[in-house]
Amino acid sequence: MSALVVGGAMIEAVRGDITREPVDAIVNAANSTLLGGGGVDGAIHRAGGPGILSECRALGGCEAGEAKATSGGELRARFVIHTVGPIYRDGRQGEAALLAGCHKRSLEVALELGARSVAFPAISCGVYGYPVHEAAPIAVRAVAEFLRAHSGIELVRFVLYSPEVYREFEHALEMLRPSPGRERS
Ligand code: AR6
Repeated sequence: MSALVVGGAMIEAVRGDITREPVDAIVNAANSTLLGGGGVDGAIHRAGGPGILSECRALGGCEAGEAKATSGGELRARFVIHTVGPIYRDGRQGEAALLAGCHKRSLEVALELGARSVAFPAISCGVYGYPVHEAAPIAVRAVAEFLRAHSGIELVRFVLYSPEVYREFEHALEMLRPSPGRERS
């Protein structure tokens, strides 16, 4: 586990299965239909039961960079915040801004719901093909920026399935840590 305090809140990176997280809200890496899919999306719908899909049907889809919430169904989390990451092409099609936007919008929705602890997977780093060494610093920085600007969220936990992805997020968190001689970007 790797952790950093930012703006009075904690950002953590852990290895694990996000469907088991006992946080207030987990974020789903969905697609624009919000009607389910593979990867972490499939795992969340399987673990949370059919009620989540029924709620998603009423949401009318979601654009990349946006986020919409449902209940957590049978999950331990009270809410699922469904966001849609960018499909990675060559990194010059606005992917970074969309990925940062997913994190920011998800946290805005979390605040509206009164959620104080939020777990994120590595959005876009699976089927959507975002190279994780590029995505991890974008994700971590977007969260840190949000936490510096807003109060109300106490914990943001990145829950990473594979050791390689975990290592990239751990490194990205390490790069955010203020240290003598290192400029904060
Ligand atoms: N807990 C945490 N992380 C997980 C879990 C889990 N249970 N299962 C997979 N991951 P992906 P994307 C990791 O493909 O790239 C879906 O079909 C996985 O190892 O789930 O945003 C949607 O419907 C990877 O590191 O999401 C969309 O069509 C990360 O979660 C599309 O995939 C994200 O991989 C979205 O693609």
